[in-house]
Amino acid sequence: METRATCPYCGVGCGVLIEHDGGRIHSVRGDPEHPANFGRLCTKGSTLHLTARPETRLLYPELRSVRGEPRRRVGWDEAIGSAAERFADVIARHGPDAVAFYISGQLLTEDYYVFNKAMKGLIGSNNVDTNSRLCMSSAVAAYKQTLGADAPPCAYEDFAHADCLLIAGANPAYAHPVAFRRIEDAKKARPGMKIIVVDPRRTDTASAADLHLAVLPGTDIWLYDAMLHVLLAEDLVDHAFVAAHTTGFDALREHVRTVTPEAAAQVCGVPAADIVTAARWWGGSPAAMSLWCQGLNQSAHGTHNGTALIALSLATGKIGRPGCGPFSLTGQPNAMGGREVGGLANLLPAHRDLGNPEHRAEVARLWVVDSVPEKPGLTAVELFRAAAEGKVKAIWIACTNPAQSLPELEVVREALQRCEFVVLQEAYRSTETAVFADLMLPAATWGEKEGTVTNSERRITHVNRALPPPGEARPDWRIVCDFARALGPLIGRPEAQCMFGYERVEAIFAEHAVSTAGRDLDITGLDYALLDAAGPQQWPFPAGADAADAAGRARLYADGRFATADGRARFVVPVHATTVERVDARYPLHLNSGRLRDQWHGMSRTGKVARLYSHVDEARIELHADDLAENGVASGDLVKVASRRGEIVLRAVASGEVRRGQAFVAMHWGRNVLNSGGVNVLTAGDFDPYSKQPELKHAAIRIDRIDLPHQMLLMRAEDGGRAAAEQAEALAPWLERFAYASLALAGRDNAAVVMRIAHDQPIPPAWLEELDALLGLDTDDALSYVDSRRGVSKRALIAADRLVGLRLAGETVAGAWLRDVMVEGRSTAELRRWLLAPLSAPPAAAKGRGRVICNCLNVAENDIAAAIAGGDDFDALQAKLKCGTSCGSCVPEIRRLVAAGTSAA
Ligand SMILES: Nc1nc2c(c(=O)[nH]1)N[C@H]1C(S)=C(S)[C@@H](COP(=O)(O)OP(=O)(O)OC[C@H]3O[C@@H](n4cnc5c(=O)[nH]c(N)nc54)[C@H](O)[C@@H]3O)O[C@H]1N2
Ligand SMILES: Nc1nc2c(c(=O)[nH]1)N[C@H]1C(S)=C(S)[C@@H](COP(=O)(O)OP(=O)(O)OC[C@H]3O[C@@H](n4cnc5c(=O)[nH]c(N)nc54)[C@H](O)[C@@H]3O)O[C@H]1N2
Ligand code: SF4
Ligand SMILES: [Mo]
Repeated sequence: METRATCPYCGVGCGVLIEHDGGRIHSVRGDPEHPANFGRLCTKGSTLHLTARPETRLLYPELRSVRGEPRRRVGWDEAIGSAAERFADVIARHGPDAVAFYISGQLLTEDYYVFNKAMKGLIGSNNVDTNSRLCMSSAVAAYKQTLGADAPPCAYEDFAHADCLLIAGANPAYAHPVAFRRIEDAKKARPGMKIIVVDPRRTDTASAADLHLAVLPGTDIWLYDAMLHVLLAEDLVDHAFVAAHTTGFDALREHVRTVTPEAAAQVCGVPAADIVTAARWWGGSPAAMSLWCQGLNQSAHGTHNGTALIALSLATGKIGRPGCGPFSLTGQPNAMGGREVGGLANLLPAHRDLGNPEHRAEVARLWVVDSVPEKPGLTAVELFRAAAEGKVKAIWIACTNPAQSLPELEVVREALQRCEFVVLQEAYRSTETAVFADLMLPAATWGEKEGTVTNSERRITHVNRALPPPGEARPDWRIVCDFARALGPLIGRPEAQCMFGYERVEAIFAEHAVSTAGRDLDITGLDYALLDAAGPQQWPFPAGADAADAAGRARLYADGRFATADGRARFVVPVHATTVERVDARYPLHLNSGRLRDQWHGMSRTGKVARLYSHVDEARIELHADDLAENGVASGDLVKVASRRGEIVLRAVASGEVRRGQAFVAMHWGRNVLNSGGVNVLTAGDFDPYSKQPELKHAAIRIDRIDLPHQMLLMRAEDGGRAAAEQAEALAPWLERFAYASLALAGRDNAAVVMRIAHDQPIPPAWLEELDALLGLDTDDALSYVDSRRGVSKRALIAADRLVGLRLAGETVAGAWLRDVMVEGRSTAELRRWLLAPLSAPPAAAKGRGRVICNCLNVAENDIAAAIAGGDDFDALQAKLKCGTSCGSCVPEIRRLVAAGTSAA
């Protein structure tokens, strides 16, 4: 059987077909009919079926009444009943603003709608905020300040019409891969199209560009202002459009008068000539379009980063036409849906504003309540700070992992410890936030729930359920409604029975649709039946709209009328700020953070799929080789990384992508895979004044070499009894015992868990025994070699001529070879000889394959290097090895390897 759904990862919103038998999901494929992807999926989407395993899921509600005690399994009635009592108690003692919901852009629109209604319509506070605050809120603020509404005006099909594409602070080759495939297609079809990438790093996206502006972090506003300066100087501004459809241009023109390319070049650290080229390409192209994401949004002036970029579209009249417009790429699959239902502390349903009394009255009428509260709620960073100060006393977290993803993690920890009552509504049982939860509620997840999502291009898809959820897990909307109905009578609001009496999820969608009547996102013409029959639709879609006439909705503002009171778009004069936190002598390096190609956020799902580690298999800090050398660090060494807020230990690697003075750490690695909280131990909570989005991309750090001479490597293959992900879960509590430790999975069909350890003192024998027992290495069958003089011990378990378990202490240089032996099921003859000899390095004949570059077809670095050395160009290499011929996510990297190999030759 096949069920239509969407991929639950990024905002591209690819359609997927889930192949299942009603009891188990067997595979997924891209939905050939879905207009976001036309059948394509990236590495993450195409491995979704591998995440649909029950082993590490949260299956039953769990509750504890006393802090510090373990939670016990309870039934749903007790779980919901006690949640309602605890919330009612806090509300009675401290008022409604002492409770809060912290939710997620990964919820479905219907889930989001009821969370928002429960807080603003029932509890009477606006304390509902989401991880979208860390993600899209600067883009929202920038759109509203300039175009008047939070509406990305473009569509993916615009890539095919653009003559110039300006990609700013985004790495779609990793973060929006299927959209990037469409950009590659566009470039192939029209090679004259110019791609400009603005990113401090030379990412895969940047290496595919015609022009890469490697700006210094936080200096974007100067760049876009200088581009506008050039557009004015070279008469590339569309004065007729500006006069007819905008206001505020004179002030901005005055502001950019002194921002010459030379002046900006000084600040941005890029050649003035490149700024001029970028402006000429933009201004001289019939159709030009910008794309942006977190490199601009996650900044203390993220809103003005956005408005400065949007000004380029407005000043040249390149908006509302094919191939034009400012297009903010949505990060999460349904951040758009969350914005539509107003699920943030300062918004109301259907793009209404909390600050507007008429909007509040409309929403109160819609919900049949006396009023909705007027005071804005606390936004993400503010919310956790307030909880750390004891002002928020009960918090309900759903579908997000704040103990890993928020900045200033120390404050977050304090907050979650100080709160009287923490609820976590999760699909998986051991996220970093789970340790703080007093009540855990098992949520249904991908493949198990029904509702709608809206992708980056305003396209709504009906997501279907393939299977019932495992254990006692329930869909999010239902959990919220049950809670609201239980809470109502306890806070004097018996009408909650009716307000949250939805019997089917579509009833929520229908209420949401009604709320949009007459608004910019009017979807009164949509229901599930129409979405099923006519396929996913872009908004607006008012009652009476024709599904066949999709072209009319592909882009907004075609008539030059904007969503402001006077119908004119506004130019905003930006502040010329750089990052809040500056580097200095003590913290001389600028820390940047972001995404890897094959991992998703806190790794609760992608981290369970062994092959998704093959691209990057350990947490690391990437630095320029000269910065490593200056600090006396060799690539591969462990370093202590410190900021003004905390320190962590990471492996340092030299990277050709990072400029001098900068460093990059992926956001994914947290306490489940590392002996520290990862990058957000280091980041600061400073945020943008308009969007309140924190500056996750910028912090000042230092690195110091750290000597941890006692090394250990543990590996265990998945066996019938325990999946590799479960083995990792069992080992995770051990991480914090060591000065450095990390966990990863490896392999494909034969998955294994890999734990790397480095310690400042000899590892106590009792720990070794415990770990051996945990991994089943404590049997008489295990081969063992001990050289106590050199402090080396090796222990291996071989079953049916396959290496299935290994502990290597004292010397770990053979690790990569041994991992390949284990996960590729290679013969163990050589291994036995090595194991029982004093050798520590792998035998000369044993060569590792290196990193797997192409995940779909399992092609590794060394295979590719050999082909390049043999003289193959990209096409010959692809023909021979087939790498990059399936999902295509690795194509940019292979091209880069070929280019590097050719220039080296
Ligand atoms: N594989 C994968 N894909 C994802 C996700 C994931 O976890 N994994 N998450 C999804 C989500 S929620 C989001 S929000 C998106 C994020 O998508 P992106 O924003 O594209 O990804 P990031 O890696 O966070 O950051 C993009 C780039 O911003 C650059 N940058 C840093 N500082 C600056 C600066 O000052 N100026 C400029 N111009 N650039 C700067 C970084 O070097 C980085 O390459 O990805 C989505 N897609
Ligand atoms: N340093 C740094 N930090 C960052 C960023 C960065 O670039 N740098 N990026 C920020 C951005 S843009 C974002 S969006 C955030 C993301 O950060 P988080 O929101 O913390 O990321 P996830 O790990 O995706 O959390 C989603 C959780 O929901 C669970 N889940 C999955 N499906 C369901 C479901 O159907 N129901 C429920 N209830 N739970 C479910 C998953 O298991 C997972 O634990 O991180 C932010 N943090
Ligand atoms: S691009 Fe990849 S992660 Fe994003 S929706 Fe499509 S398949 Fe999922
Ligand atoms: Mo995000």
